[in-house]
Amino acid sequence: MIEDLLEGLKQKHIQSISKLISLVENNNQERQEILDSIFPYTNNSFRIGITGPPGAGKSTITNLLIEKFRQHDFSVGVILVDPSSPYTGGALLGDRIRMDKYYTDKDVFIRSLATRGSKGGLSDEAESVADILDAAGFDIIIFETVGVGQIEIDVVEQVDSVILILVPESGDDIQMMKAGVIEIADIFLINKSDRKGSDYLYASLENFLNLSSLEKDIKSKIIKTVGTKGIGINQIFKQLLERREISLKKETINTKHKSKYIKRINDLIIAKAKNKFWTEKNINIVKRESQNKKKIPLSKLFKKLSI
Ligand SMILES: Nc1nc2c(ncn2[C@@H]2O[C@H](COP(=O)(O)OP(=O)(O)OP(=O)(O)O)[C@@H](O)[C@H]2O)c(=O)[nH]1
Ligand SMILES: [Mg+2]
Repeated sequence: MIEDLLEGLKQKHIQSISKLISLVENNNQERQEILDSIFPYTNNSFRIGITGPPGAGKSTITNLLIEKFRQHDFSVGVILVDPSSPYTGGALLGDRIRMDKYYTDKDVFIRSLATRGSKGGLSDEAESVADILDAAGFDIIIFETVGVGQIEIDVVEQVDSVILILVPESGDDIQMMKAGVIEIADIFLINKSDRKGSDYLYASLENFLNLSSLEKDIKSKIIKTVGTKGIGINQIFKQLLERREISLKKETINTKHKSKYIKRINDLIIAKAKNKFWTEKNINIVKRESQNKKKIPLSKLFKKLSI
């Protein structure tokens, strides 16, 4: 059955893609088989993370990017990641992405991920879904995250280009710098530049980046946008295409492939070790110990366990 689905995946059949994603989300055994089978076909898509505080305009910009990429004949997969929501299927998060517009376009695939159904971490799940879309042949994969917490950072850390969206009035810029998002972002949008305060934010961001980065070309990385009017989208698009060109270079692909390969081996080792460890005997020992008010040191506990 999985073989049929994988065949369907190569033809970009929406149903096969959806089914494979569900299997990967829900079943451990099939999960590994699917991820192993698609692995040779991954690493061809360009992955973009879009992050920023709630309401900054992430969905607005995502919509504009989908349109722009489609105009240039790129196929686009969109993964919406919301660690705070227990709902999947686009009920909450997706409602600002114009999903209905793309119902008939087989080169656009949109999927929401929330905490429900995720066995591993949400970022692992996002990456697995991206790998499926990658293997299906989607040229571009966009991750839209909600907020800027650790899970969101984990998600966007795996992508090729990270767009951080800030807005003049949010005042979140300093907090975000602390949260470590600034370090991993490589394109900064000052969205809602139709509102006052955008010049101030631009200047303080430029200052901050000048101080914290050795790169000279800071200016091209900061783009003032008005999402509702599509202002700035051409500039974002240009920056993304440039980065895509670099990522398509053979050396970059090799390095990426290698580090992904090592990561997958690591993941497998961890999964195998966990499986082996959680025997009924060990579960009972840990359970008993965790109920004791005064807990023994872990080193002593480990002597009792069979590892
Ligand atoms: N004035 C102004 N409003 C904008 C701009 N861009 C987006 N908006 C509005 O801001 C609101 C939030 O936009 P979204 O794109 O949904 O923001 P988001 O970051 O995806 O929001 P969440 O997913 O809820 O975190 C919407 O009402 C948009 O129409 C802009 O450049 N200027
Ligand atoms: Mg949104």
